[in-house]
Amino acid sequence: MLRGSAGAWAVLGPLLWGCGLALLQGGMLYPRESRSRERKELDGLWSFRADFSDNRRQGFEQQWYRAPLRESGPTLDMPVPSSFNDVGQDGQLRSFVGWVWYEREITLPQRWTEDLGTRVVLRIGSAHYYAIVWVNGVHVVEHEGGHLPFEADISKLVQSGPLSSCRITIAINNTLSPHTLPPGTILYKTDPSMYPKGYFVQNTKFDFFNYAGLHRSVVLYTTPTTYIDDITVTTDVDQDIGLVNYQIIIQGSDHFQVDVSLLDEEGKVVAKGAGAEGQLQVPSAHLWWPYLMHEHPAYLYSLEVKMMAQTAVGPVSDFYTLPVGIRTVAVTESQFLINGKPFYFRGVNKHEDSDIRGKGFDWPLLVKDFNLLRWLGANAFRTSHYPYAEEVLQLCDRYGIVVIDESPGVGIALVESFSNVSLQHHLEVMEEMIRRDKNHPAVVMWSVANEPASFLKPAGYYFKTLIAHTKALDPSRPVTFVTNTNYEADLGAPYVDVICVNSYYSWYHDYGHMEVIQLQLATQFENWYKAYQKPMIQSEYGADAIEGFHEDPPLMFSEEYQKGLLKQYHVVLDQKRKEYVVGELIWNFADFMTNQSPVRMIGNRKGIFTRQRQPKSAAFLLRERYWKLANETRYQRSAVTSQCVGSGLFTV
Ligand code: BDP
Repeated sequence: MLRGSAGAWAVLGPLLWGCGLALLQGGMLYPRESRSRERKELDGLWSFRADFSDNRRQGFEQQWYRAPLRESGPTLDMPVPSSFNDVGQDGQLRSFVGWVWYEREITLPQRWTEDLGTRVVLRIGSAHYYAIVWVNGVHVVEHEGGHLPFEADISKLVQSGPLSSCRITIAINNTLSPHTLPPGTILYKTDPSMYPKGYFVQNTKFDFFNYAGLHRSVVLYTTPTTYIDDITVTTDVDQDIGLVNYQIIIQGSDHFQVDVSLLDEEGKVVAKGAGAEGQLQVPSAHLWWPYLMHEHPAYLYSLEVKMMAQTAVGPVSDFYTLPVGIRTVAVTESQFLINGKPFYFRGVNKHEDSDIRGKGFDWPLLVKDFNLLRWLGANAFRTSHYPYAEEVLQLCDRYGIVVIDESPGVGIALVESFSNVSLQHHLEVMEEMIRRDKNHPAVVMWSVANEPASFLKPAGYYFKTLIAHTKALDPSRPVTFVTNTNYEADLGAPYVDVICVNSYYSWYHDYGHMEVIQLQLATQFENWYKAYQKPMIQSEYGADAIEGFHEDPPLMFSEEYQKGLLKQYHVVLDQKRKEYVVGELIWNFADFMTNQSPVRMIGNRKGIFTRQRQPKSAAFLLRERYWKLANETRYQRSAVTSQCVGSGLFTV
């Protein structure tokens, strides 16, 4: 029996979110150290317990947050950041649905607890999916959504008396409902001859494992009590003058002074401004260019913001430095322009996914992935199918890897998931996402969803509203969603700036018949373009290949078939990119974990790299193609770089 979401929540615990839409209060600046700010990372081992009780509510009934977790029962050591699913040997924990409890006791620097001019903030980078947080047993914040940060000012709690340690408890529920993003359903199986009493499973309509836990760092950071709360930067170019528009929000006092300086990569001040809002002009500006589009791509200036205020406790200063890339983005009927030049997305779709860690953030993995992207000659990726860690976007800014930043709107398939409740939540998620990612020059487009059932009647209003809201929040970037609906039936497509289409010719139908790909793909492009006259991206295409499986002539699942299929796509892409196709993103960069199913052999194997990041044959094919494309469109070709292609090295 399929129960509605209310039933599922009642069983799985008190979930308390409201659904009124209000513009988000406050900024979500990345916690950076500065002369006025300190940062303490809480990475490492946390105490952990999954609540296996029938109703999953024992933790609330017994108030596990009131005392150290070890006092209410046995605990496990759990690494943070990491998903909890794959670090243990317990199959039940791997597929657990419901509340899990994390706890960490930390010692705070004396100044943080004694200096009342210090504001202490607890920031959680990602807790999938719904989180409730207590500090020393006191409820401080709740958050819905597994891919975006949230924080709580805990100064009062840690400064209320003699205290040297503080206990942070985080309860996290990975249950998905038709109104969560991504959506899911709880299916109760009630046939007593087949299932034990109370048996349920969680169903989803997306193709990746619903890893859960504390996926990114939990940090404590400080600011003065009057502080820089948010900075918004947009850029423009007038002839050779770079224009940097900035808006700064200060909290804590109405009487403050703000000074800003823009520094170049040598540390030289190139522009100065005063006041919380203004425009800086940079003559002969170095523009932020994508990788391989310029001999000096990804040029980053530093915007140093200094705030001074008079407060009851005396003068206070706060400092924050934001990397700034000066670039423009625009879309015509057939082109995607960066700095006025046609840009072609040569790239991949990724997942946050790896062995053992699941979706847990990991620096070595991240650096490896960026080295592979640059080895490939890729210049772009989509954050399929949710916002990635902020550190990922920081590296994109630094290396010139262009990003289509996607919301967790994946698997929106039920009519219920187009309801007003779902829509309101989706609007809020876009607010959180734009608030976090708006200042990254690498982010050039927002994707509000992947493969929704956009042929359903309510989809028209849903996407019209969602895209209009996204554009209102950020008028500086184009907006899209990624579709696999037929061009005639798609009710959301009229509202996007770029048509992004996924197709799996000769994979999910016409199995084994690669000879039909060219015709089907050409028809796809032509139909869409005729209907909309908007630039198009092949936002997914690919085939599963098990590394080491070889078949010639090619058979499905062999490395030869994957390569052969891609080659067929490339023939048509090469024709259409001369007209209106502005990009191609392979599915997928690397193999990744999915739910178990007879069509998934330990996960999805459409990676051109294995899950361990070793290349399959298709990676070499793509590498050759991407470097060739890069050379064709190279802003300024240099002998050194073409030599590098051959030698396996790369510049930057
Ligand atoms: C697409 C989805 C992607 C899947 C892929 C596949 O967007 O999430 O993993 O298909 O089936 O439809 O491999």
